[in-house]
Amino acid sequence: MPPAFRHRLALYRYSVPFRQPLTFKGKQLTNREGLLVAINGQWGEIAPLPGFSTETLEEAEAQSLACLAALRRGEQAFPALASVQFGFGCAQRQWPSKLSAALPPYPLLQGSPAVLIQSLSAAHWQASPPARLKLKVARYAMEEELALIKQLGERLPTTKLILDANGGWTREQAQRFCAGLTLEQIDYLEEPCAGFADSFAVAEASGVAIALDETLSRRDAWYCHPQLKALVIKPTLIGSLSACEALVQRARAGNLRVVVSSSFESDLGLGLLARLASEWAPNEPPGLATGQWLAGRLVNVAGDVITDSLHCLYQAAY
Ligand code: OSB
Ligand code: MG
Repeated sequence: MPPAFRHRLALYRYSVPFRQPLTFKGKQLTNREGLLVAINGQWGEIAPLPGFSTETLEEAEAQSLACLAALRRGEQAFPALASVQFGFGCAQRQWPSKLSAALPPYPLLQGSPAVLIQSLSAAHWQASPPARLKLKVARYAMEEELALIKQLGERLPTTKLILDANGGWTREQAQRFCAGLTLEQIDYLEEPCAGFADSFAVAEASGVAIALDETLSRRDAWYCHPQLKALVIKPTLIGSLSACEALVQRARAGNLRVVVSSSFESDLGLGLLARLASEWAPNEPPGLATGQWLAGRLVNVAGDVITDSLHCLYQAAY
């Protein structure tokens, strides 16, 4: 750092193409777009996910610029939007000096049951099946999804499935689906219905274990039910790191697993999330396999951000 400048602030915009267009709540995206913030050489990522975040990228950008202007005036920044809280939280965090190595993320399956059944025979997993595998459900015909799960059970008998319905079922639909499962094959089901009461009515009727995800980012009330097994923590959607840490504490108190999970951040954000995961949930494989859909990187092999590939929105050194 040049000794004349004790403080450095920067905000960049990035756009990274997906390997193939991805659909988020009905919106198709070809690129992931977001912001990187740098505060005195430490980075954070601000990337609201369309369909999942309540704020837009434009709103996050405006708030980030206002926060940087406050820091430039020697004031503190108090972002209100979740993605901005996460970005500034990472860029201003006192990270532990020693962190255990991050566990590899569990793999994600994406695509129609027909295509996935086809690719199963070609999959390289037969030799070393993953301990866990995540599959989205409540997207295609229930019979097709159940048939795929049955096939997975036959081909990968030692693999436990994480199923995620994103709140897509009514209580009756979820009950019908769960009645068709072999529960020993299922690690847990994320958010079967849109509300806590419906999801746990399904848990009680079927015996399935549940994980909370959207309930946490919506900040809905929840309690420790005997069939609640895990909290899925998505810092970009929850926002402040202290709110995430409060959830980690609640999970510990209730003997729940903590799964740190991505909101399709860039490789930089995924790296930050992996560090948080090794701190908050050192024994739990994180939900960070979304990087497989990114066709570009923002960080080079030396670990430096490739700023040439970014559009600079703000810079100050003073
Ligand atoms: O439904 O959990 C989800 C990513 C973005 C938005 C929503 C979700 C996800 C993921 C991330 O599934 C990966 C994971 O949680 O394993
Ligand atoms: Mg989920």
